Amino acid sequence: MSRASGPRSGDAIFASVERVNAELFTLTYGAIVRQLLTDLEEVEEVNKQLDQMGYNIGIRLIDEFLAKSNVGRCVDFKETAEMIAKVGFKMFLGVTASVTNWDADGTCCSIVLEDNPLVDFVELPDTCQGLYYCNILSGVIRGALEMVSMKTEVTWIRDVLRGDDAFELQVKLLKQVPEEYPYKDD
Ligand code: MYR
Repeated sequence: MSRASGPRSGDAIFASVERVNAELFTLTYGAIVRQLLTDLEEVEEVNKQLDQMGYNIGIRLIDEFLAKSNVGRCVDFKETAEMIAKVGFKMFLGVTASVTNWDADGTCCSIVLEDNPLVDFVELPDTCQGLYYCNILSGVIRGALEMVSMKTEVTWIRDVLRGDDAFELQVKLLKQVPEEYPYKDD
């Protein structure tokens, strides 16, 4: 069989499979949001549902994150935020983010995404004003952190689909629940 462009190396094939997977993921997420908009009608309800879906994913995804990344425990919330931005986003979304806007006591920061594959090909119609299209991400972070004993509140500060220059998620640590040692000392 002849190919117009000639044989491709294993790397090139791997890269194009990865690109197709990423596009499929982006389009699938878009189809989910569209279906929710049809079913739930109110954008506020869609925001809630996406956050809840993300939370349900986050509480499971943390195991995969810890197993695959092989990272140790973070010493503080600052290290945890960097871990999410540099390792977590890279692992699950293929991009890295930066951590900024720390408050004085180190319990609130922003995770800023310049590049967000979830919104490739996306343009929101006027009827979707108020939609936080990527709300699944806030839920994922909240769910994952809850499984490592951190109760957080995650809110969107900037959103490119709403005309901002980047995606910015504020992550606020509300409570750090001390982990109980699972065995009794005799
Ligand atoms: C620890 O101290 O136990 C480590 C905690 C690391 C938490 C990292 C959570 C990763 C969440 C990934 C979010 C990806 C969003 C696409």
